[in-house]
Amino acid sequence: MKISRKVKKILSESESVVILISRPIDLDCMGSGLGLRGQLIKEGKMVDLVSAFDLPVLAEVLPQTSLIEKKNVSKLDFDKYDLVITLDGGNARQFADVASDSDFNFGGALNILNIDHHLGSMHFAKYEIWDPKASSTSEVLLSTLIDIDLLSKDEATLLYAGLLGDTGNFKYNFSAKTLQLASKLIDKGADFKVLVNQYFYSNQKSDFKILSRAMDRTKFNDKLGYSYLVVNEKLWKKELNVKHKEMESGLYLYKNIFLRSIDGINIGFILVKTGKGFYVQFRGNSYHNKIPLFQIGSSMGVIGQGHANAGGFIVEESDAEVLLEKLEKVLVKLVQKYNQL
Ligand SMILES: [Mn+2]
Repeated sequence: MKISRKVKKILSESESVVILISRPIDLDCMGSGLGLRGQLIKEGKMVDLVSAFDLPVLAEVLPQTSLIEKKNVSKLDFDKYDLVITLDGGNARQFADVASDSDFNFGGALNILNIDHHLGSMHFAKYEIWDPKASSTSEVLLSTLIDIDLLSKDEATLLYAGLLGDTGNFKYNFSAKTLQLASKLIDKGADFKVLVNQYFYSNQKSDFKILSRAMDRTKFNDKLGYSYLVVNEKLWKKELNVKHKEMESGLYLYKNIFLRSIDGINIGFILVKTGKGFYVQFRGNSYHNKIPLFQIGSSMGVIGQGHANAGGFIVEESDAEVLLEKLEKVLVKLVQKYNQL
């Protein structure tokens, strides 16, 4: 992938850089963030790597994640930096703990470079390296700014984690290019064995409790080919005696393994109750589903986030039944438009 002369220029002129990673903080955010940090430091730049959000359980097995500083990004002193680099998100508000894009303008910083692969990008930044065909932001970086030959073993592991995370260990959303890059990372010592074991064969007992309830309560709409699960996190935590991180972990498994693997059901939703409304997360079966699911959010008046087959958005509707009705209306239209079923 080629990057523009404009982007090359701003990168070479910038001495101090802050890298922001987007929510939800996943393997791709952490891997690409730490990989890019390493590259820019090798080029002699001063780099801060900042997250507005807590790191997930997923962070525990990755090297170097203690280098990601958690900060209140809305109050960050952006004047200190020549360049702000945002990774793995297409909307400004994914980088700060704010409700809408208009609540956050990077402290008025002008030089913002967004590096991303999400289809639903809002193209909010002055500079951009955007490749919606790439599996992950890690892949975008490996094809552009990062010199693979210079990677340490830990950095290779981190970037491999980015590829693994966004492709479900090379099950979907990857290309020949992704595999070529993965191969080079293994040559550089990427420890894929520890990653595969940690992410696919290290479930907790709490995961079983959460999965069991989630599956039991999953509802199906066979006509439109979707499933949904309403989660009241507060209640579940209390009744199942689990913590927030355990909820995250159990629902992560449900989403990524089961939600896209039910015959005849092409789309799955989880509606997680938040303060004012719901965090709606979706997964599509990448073989059967033809609807670019990030459009669901935009059709409901919120900015759609994510990909064709994975993503989420926050809606300020506090009644699950009302929200489900709205969701169904949108789906009826999309199912027709994309001639699905
Ligand atoms: Mn990604």
